[in-house]
Amino acid sequence: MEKIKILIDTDPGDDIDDALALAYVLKSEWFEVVGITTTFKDTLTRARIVKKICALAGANIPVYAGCGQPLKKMVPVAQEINQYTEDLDGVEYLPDGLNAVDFILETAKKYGDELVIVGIGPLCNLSRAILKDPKTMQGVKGTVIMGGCFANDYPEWNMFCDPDSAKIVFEQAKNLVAVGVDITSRTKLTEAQSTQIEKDTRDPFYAYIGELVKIWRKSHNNDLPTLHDILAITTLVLPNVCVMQTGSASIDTEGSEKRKPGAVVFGTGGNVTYAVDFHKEVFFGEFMRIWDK
Ligand SMILES: [Ca+2]
Repeated sequence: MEKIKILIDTDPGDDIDDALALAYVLKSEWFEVVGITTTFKDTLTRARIVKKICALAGANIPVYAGCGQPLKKMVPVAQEINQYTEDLDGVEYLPDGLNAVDFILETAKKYGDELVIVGIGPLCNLSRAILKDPKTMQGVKGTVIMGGCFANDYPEWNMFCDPDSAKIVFEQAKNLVAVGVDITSRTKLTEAQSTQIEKDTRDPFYAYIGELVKIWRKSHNNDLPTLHDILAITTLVLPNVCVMQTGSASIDTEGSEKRKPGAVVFGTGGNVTYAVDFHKEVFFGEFMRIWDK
């Protein structure tokens, strides 16, 4: 099978699922990762984490730091990078550039309808790429995001952090598939699964991923990782992992008495294919395969 070309826009360093998502795509045989961009707040440290993961995987993938700011206004979110380690300051982990938006557009032009854009953070870069050159962004094969909540008005994190960008992506991204937190919140690892990842030191790559999980758990009251971003990505290779519906939906940018900014509003935007359920065994079988090898 021909590999799926993907560009990943990600926000590692806060929640742990981005690092696990990168580990999954780099070790899975399904994907050719043609670029990685970082989004929201400290995008440079995020890019250094990505560079280290790629270096340890032996993967020569261009990594660009992107926009730290939402499209219009910063929302008051306190979350800081918890997966920083001092070695990240080394020159070997400098990103290839700082202009993620231009890199996304160059990559979209280069690969056209062979490329899938994967957004697993706030959509600060993807919205700006669409605004700068909508025609190029319409030329890609499709767009998959982890984001939104389709079961109720909950303002999911990636949408809440930059609702104006989310609205643009919902209304203008090519062939948008969204897997929302109402489904992804059901993908928490078991203690045994997390321990397996934490204790895997077969090489420096797996050891680093395990270290990141341990650092994250320590800073989160020993919580277990939830694989939000990975569920969105597996929809590209496992057509039946999620039960999907298609409808017209966008994102509320202003909020109201009834709901906060970042909530999904139906009947107001472009066509979105979104998850309404998922097959737990199929999903975990696919994800843990990387660590069971
Ligand atoms: Ca993320």
